[in-house]
Amino acid sequence: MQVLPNGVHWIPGYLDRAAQEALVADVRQVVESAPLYRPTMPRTAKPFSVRMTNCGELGWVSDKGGYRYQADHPVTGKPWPAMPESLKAIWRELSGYPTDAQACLINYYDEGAKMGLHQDRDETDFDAPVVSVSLGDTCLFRVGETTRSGRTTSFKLKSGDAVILSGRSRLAFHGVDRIYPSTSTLLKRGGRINLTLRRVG
Ligand code: MD3
Ligand code: FE
Repeated sequence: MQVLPNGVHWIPGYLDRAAQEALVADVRQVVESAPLYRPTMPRTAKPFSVRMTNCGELGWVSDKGGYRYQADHPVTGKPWPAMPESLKAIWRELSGYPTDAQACLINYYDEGAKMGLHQDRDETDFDAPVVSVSLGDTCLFRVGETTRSGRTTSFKLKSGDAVILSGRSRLAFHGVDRIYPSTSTLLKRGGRINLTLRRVG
């Protein structure tokens, strides 16, 4: 485990290849009942380049009305699928938090997708960490301070890496600047999946 200057805990190679493959199988099962969809930005209705879905009791969504957590898929109207045991186990091992994760946001990046610098503050419980696992192609990830103008550090997140955001890093600005195509053989059609496990509050 490495601790970056802004308090981000990074575990390169947290999941071995077999565990990554098992997790992809679990994600595919989730996506069968809760398909990836393209959210839109509040106000502007501009589409995200990242496609998303969720599992667990609550899921993060964005549309013209704003950002929020809700219990059902915005396209199918169905409740989000249950959190797979594999994800619950990762939360238990890495979060250091006494209760289970409530939400897992599943982000899918194709080779052109990116995510602008932002803070995660749609949860009410900032005491709980955010735990992230990356699968598939490598990305260039950037994390800064708790103000948008703060200094940022960039590093490459690879398939199987875990990141834990707790304490002062929990409200750090962060984003994904680019995907490096064909850097992993994990996903047959390429691209990158990021899973973020959270307590909502
Ligand atoms: C740093 N996802 O879903 S994961 C997000 O790779 C999000 O898909 C990115 O940002 C992705 O909101 C980054 C790592 C991560 C997650 C939450 C953080 C880094 C964070 C919260 C605070 C600081
Ligand atoms: Fe985020």
